[in-house]
Amino acid sequence: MSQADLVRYELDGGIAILTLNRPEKRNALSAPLVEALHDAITRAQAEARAAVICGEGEHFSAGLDLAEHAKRSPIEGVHHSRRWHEIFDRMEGGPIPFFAALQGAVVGGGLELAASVQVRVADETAFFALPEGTRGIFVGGGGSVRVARLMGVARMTDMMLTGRSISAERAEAWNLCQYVVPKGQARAHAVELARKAAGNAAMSNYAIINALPRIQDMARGDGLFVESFVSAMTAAAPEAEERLRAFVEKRAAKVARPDA
Ligand code: 1HE
Repeated sequence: MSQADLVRYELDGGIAILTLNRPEKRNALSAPLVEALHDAITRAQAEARAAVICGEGEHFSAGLDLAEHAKRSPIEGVHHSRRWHEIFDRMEGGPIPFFAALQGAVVGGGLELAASVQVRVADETAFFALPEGTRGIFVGGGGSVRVARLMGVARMTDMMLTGRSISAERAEAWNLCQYVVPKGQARAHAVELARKAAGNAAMSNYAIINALPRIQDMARGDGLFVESFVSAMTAAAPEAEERLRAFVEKRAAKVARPDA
């Protein structure tokens, strides 16, 4: 299998769908697969308005390729981890929103990858774990920052020390995913959500993806100050003017009530 085949790429009506395609190894994230993911992310960011990452087979991803990692020296391990950071950072802070569709194992580096996208949709077969402690290693794909922020340090410490797996339902309660859907429906639901996001003004999406996380890193007063500027800049885009006028002239949809 060539490197490009390790991540299947489709473009469907402006939505890029990136499928981790190594099901025989449970989509373990080998170096060639991560490079293929990088290329697919770059392509999606150039031509799509939103993207979905999913995994072929019964599992989203079994995380780091342990067979490959066993052969790395410490300095090779540092470079390897920094390369994951670079690629995941580029996706997290890029021009378009990414959605993840999760089923089966969302484990170790698979959870770190999922934590780098904006919205996670799990089906009820999904289970989440951080077995790094049992493997004698540590998170290296950004988990100590991203996963800890999503669910909190105490829960992450517990998962890493005990190697426990948690269900999709608990993962939603713990903020590791935002949606839980019936078995087999994660991808379709993630695509549907991506389509909604793709319909937003590009400038709004850019601000949501890039300003919101940065503001969380700022002191309160700095965050509020920056918010005012991002807000004014976003509203100054011609697309915003037209959208505001459309609502006033009753051409735009009203906000819907929540589903029952
Ligand atoms: C792998 C990997 C892998 C499977 N690296 N080859 N991740 C883990 O500790 C998870 C390890 N994997 C598992 O616990 C299980 O494979 C699963 C629960 C995910 C799936 O179980 P199952 O029964 O469906 O599959 P399997 O029979 O265990 O695996 C099928 C094949 O995939 C088998 O290879 P084969 O040649 O014997 O067929 C497995 O060896 C292979 N495989 N997972 C390499 N991870 C940047 S730091 C991040 C740190 C981490 O990610 S730590 C977490 C590592």
